[in-house]
Amino acid sequence: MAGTRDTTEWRDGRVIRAGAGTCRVATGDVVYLCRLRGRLKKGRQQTQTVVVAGDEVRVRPLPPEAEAAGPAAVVEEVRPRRNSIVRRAARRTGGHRAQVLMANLDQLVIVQSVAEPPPQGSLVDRLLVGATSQDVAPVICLNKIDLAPDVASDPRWDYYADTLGVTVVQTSAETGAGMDALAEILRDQVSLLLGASGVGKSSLLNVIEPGLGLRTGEVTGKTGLGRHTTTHTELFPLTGGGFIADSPGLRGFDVWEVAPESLRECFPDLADAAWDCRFRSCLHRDEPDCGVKAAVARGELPAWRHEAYLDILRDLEDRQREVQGY
Ligand SMILES: Nc1nc2c(ncn2[C@@H]2O[C@H](COP(=O)(O)OP(=O)(O)OP(=O)(O)O)[C@@H](O)[C@H]2O)c(=O)[nH]1
Ligand SMILES: [Mg+2]
Ligand SMILES: [Zn+2]
Repeated sequence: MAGTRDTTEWRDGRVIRAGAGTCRVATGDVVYLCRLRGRLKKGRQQTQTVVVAGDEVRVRPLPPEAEAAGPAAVVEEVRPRRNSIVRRAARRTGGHRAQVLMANLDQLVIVQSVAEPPPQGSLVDRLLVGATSQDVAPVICLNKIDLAPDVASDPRWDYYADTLGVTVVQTSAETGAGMDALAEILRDQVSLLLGASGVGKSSLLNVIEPGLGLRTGEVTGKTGLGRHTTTHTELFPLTGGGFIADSPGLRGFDVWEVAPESLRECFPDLADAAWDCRFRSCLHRDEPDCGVKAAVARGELPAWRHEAYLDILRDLEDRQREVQGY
């Protein structure tokens, strides 16, 4: 009989969906319904995210009769995370905690719609920081271009592409425009789709993988907001190779794991102008002789990028004060 010490039966897998105390793990083409080994829960209790979608784990399959509902297993080990997308979330008991949205990804696809709901520039800038601070390649997907082609030609999108080198793809899940390009970007990669509710994340996946049949929801006519149709982050294997994760609509994204003085590194477009700052430690805010502020004043750097930086900097400082308790 295979005891818990006998590891020859253990298999490597990837968490495709995480719930409270249970998760689904894909190993090859078998998906196991898993519970977590007790000691794992204890060790990571503080983060409240013992496993998340994308985690690489080792599971011990249970005998078939143990679970009538299908293949079952126990998660014995969670491998260290290569990277993760983390945001600041409210703690029920007050204060904040880190919420890991997904682990071990190759790219983060930031989904925006040109209308219904309209683009949210600040969310893009925040998600770019969340991705680049973790060495996750960002992609911007501008969806619903069938609704407002003029919004898609906003110079902001060119700035992301030309100055920051971010891959920007324009799509319509409705007409199919740009869908081949998106499928090509996703092929053989582990990707996460993030964006506000109603921008069309699930609709895009239904076009990319027609078999999925994910639920989608109408955008409310009155408010122009989505209805938070998707409620779980879940990874799906792509027919052409790779995995893609659908996720619930974001209401916002507060960066968590970046020190205020390191935020500069996530804004490479400010770096050239920063050579002219009087102080090497300049945060480009109140300091005298700031090269970044001067470049904005001369129109060489867009003011909206500097503002995005200052906005996130303020949040990170608030967070640091909270953590340090003053
Ligand atoms: N015109 C148009 N409508 C689209 C497009 N993509 C999605 N929609 C519509 O937008 C609405 C919301 O789409 P969903 O796919 O549910 O959006 P979501 O981002 O998954 O939303 P949540 O799951 O709530 O986060 C649906 O009514 C879709 O039919 C598009 O490219 N063009
Ligand atoms: Mg959805
Ligand atoms: Zn400066």
